[in-house]
Amino acid sequence: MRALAALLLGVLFLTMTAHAQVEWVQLDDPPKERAGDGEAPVDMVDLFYAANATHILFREDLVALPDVGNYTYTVYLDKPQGQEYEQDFRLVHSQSGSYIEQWNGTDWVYLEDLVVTVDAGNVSLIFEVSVDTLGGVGDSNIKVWFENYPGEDTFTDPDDRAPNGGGFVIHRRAIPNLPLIVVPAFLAALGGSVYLLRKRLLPA
Ligand SMILES: [Ca+2]
Ligand SMILES: [Ca+2]
Ligand SMILES: [Ca+2]
Repeated sequence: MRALAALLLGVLFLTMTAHAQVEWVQLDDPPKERAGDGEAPVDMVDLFYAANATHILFREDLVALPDVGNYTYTVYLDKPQGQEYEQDFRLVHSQSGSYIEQWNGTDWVYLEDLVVTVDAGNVSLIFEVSVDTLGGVGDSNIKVWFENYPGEDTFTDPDDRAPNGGGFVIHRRAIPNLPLIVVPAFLAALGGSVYLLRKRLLPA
């Protein structure tokens, strides 16, 4: 009975770990990105990210609801930070779709479609990308910046950029690493169950 309880507790812990609540972390704290440096539907005023074991979310709060019919929204990622390329990935939301591309040194190469959602309450646009698509958590920080352009996939002369220069840095330890969290918990639960079973079957 106690073995079963230990196993159930272990499974419960794993379930809670896998479905941990996503919490927004402010990228510019305090906010320095100002209103008025772009047209309202692309004018960013606050930036956030959230990460769980499998996905990273990027959120931009705008002055007015996003208008994908007239603008292109992008998030650039320098991951690994520095090293070969200044930009490694680009998340795009435009009239042509929502997708992620990777820089190969010469061109942007399409990787896969993305889920991008509008949060009307916060007047924000949220990009979701899987950690696997970015090549795993790795051992490097991620530098991130946002650029919003007029038109469809123009990628030149951004209407607004956040931050206005450089990028925000997400420390690698801020991205949960699934194996490091779950494996010890699972082994601990399994070990506890085996110990209790042995105790019951092989009395000293
Ligand atoms: Ca702005
Ligand atoms: Ca890089
Ligand atoms: Ca700006």
